[in-house]
Order: sequence, then structure tokens, then C-alpha cells
Amino acid sequence: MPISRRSFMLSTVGVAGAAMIGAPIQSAFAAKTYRYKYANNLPPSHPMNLRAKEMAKKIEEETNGAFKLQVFPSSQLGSDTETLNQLRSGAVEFFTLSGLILSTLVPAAAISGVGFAFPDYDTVWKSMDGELGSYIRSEIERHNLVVMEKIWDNGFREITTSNRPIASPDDFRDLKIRVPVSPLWTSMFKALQSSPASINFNEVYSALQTKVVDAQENPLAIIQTAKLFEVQKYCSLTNHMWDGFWFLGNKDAWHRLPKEIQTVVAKHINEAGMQERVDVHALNDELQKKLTTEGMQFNTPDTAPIRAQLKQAGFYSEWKKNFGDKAWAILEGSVGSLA
Ligand code: X2X
Repeated sequence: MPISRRSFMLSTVGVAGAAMIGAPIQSAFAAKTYRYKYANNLPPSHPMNLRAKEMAKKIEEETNGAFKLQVFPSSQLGSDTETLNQLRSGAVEFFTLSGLILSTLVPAAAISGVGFAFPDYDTVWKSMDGELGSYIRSEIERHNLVVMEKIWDNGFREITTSNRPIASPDDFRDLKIRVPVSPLWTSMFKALQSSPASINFNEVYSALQTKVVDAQENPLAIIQTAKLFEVQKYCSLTNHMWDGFWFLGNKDAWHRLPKEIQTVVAKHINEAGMQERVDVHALNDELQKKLTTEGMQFNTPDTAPIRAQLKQAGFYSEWKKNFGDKAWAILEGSVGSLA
């Protein structure tokens, strides 16, 4: 770095200002108080919100109260579709959103959700903290949003239903399944010959309860914390897709913050994300037992014929075309050959 702010200050403020130099960060923080909103779609008890609350406290402490982050869980400010609009307009400053739903604005962001792309968590983090993640982040930035470096974990997704376990490709046929609002999700379940319905997460519980749909798919941490086990009977461990939440920021709101505050905020958001990954992974590993005592019946289908059905239906070739050769090469370079 040629001339840092601090050395610039040192060279210009002279002796009179030297007393301030020991605490340049505090003085920058004291100038103004920033109150920002962070919205997400998950229940308060999900690790995302537990870690976010901790993180907000640490940021406020480290900025001497200059930055206050208020966390709004459970889609309190609106559905994902609405909150994405609020983020773009600046009504909400931060929002965590699945890359697949974000793809309604940033098409490339869906690429991490290609069916069965990731064999395990090691591959997920190597890819998302590596070349694949940086490619997606650069696409997000091109659409005038700020995105933090570390993606937060949602997890590997499993299928729950009220009427039958999913054991073979035939069980997908005509299944009325809720999917998030995202072309890739709809396309994948159509390729499996289901009848997918696009529904925002804040309406999933009631859609299942009133039998608008018979099925949904989510990681166990969500099936537990959102109490979906109350309105679903079977859980089939398909791991058909890994999903994560990009921590997004409104660009103007971000650039209004002094550099010193940006640094503290980004540091704690990324650290909280790393801890949330550990929490979610542990929960997804241990929740099967608990959900069984809640009455859910589990099965583990062979996924090879399900993948074969996706291939045969042209799912991979269609999405390779949609994402383009360059993006697809980054994906396959990260996870191995898909089609
Ligand atoms: O909507 C969902 O199913 C959820 C909570 O997993 C996402 O945000 C993608």
C-alpha cells in the first residue's frame, strides 16, 4: 500500500494532532451512528439468527455503538421476493438469500444449485470459498449489490412429503411439491416429472398444512426449526442439492459507511458465517433422531437412478447452455464432470 490513511494523517496533522493518532478508529466511529436492518427468512432459533444476533452485538461493541444492526428473522419485512426488492431500493440494508432465488436478478448465482453437483461439504467449501464462489460474487457485484466473502450454509436438501416416501424416480411423478421461487428449482423438479409450485418460504408451512402442496424440500435444520415436521410425514434423504445464503448488502448504504466501520462489519459477518457453517453442519447430522421422535419416517433412496432421470430429461445440458461454457467449466472444474 503506497500511502495508507493513517500514515497520511501522521504526515499532515503534525504534532498538535498527534494525540488523536492513538485512537483514530474511535474518533471515526464517534462521528455518526448508523442503524441498519438485516432481513432473513429463517426462524429465530436457526443458527443463522443465533449467530447474527451475536455478530450484531460484537459489531456494536467494536464500533463503540456507531453501528447498530437490527436483525429481522422469519421474513418479518416481507417474502424473499419482496425483500430482494427492498434491498435493491435501500429500504433494507442487508439480506441473506439463496443464490438460486437471487438468480431471478443475477442468473449466474443459481449455478451452485445444479442438482447433485456437490458430493460433500469439503467440495462445497473448497468451491464456494474458491474459484466458483468468486465467479458468482463478481456476477452479483455486476448487478450493483454488495456481497460478503463467505457464503452462509443452508445445507444439503432433503425431500419431505405428507403422502409417500421418495424411494425411486417413479415417486417423483406428479408430486405436488413446493419449490422456492427460482427457475432452476422448477426446472429440476419438472425434469423429475413432479408438479412444482413456486412459493416463498414464509408461506410454506400453511401451504403444506392446507394441502395446497404435499411436499417440500429443505435441509433438516429448517425442517426442525420451522416445525415442518408438524405438517409432513416422510423424509427422504436425497441430498439432491446443496444450498447456501449469500450475505448481500445495498451498495449505497454500504458505501455511506466509513472504511473503518466497513472493515469491522465485514469481519464479523464473515466470522459469524463461518461459525454458522459449523452449527448447521452439526445440526443436519444430528437431527434425524430428533425428527424421528417427532414422528417423521426416514428413508435413504439410491440417488443414481434419480440423477439418471435428470440426465435423460436433458436437465444438465439445458443448464449448461443457460449458464454458458465458461461458467460450466468453472463448476465442473470445482466439482467434477456432471454430464
Ligand atoms: O425457501 C427455502 O426453502 C429456503 C429457506 O431453504 C431458502 O431460503 C432457499
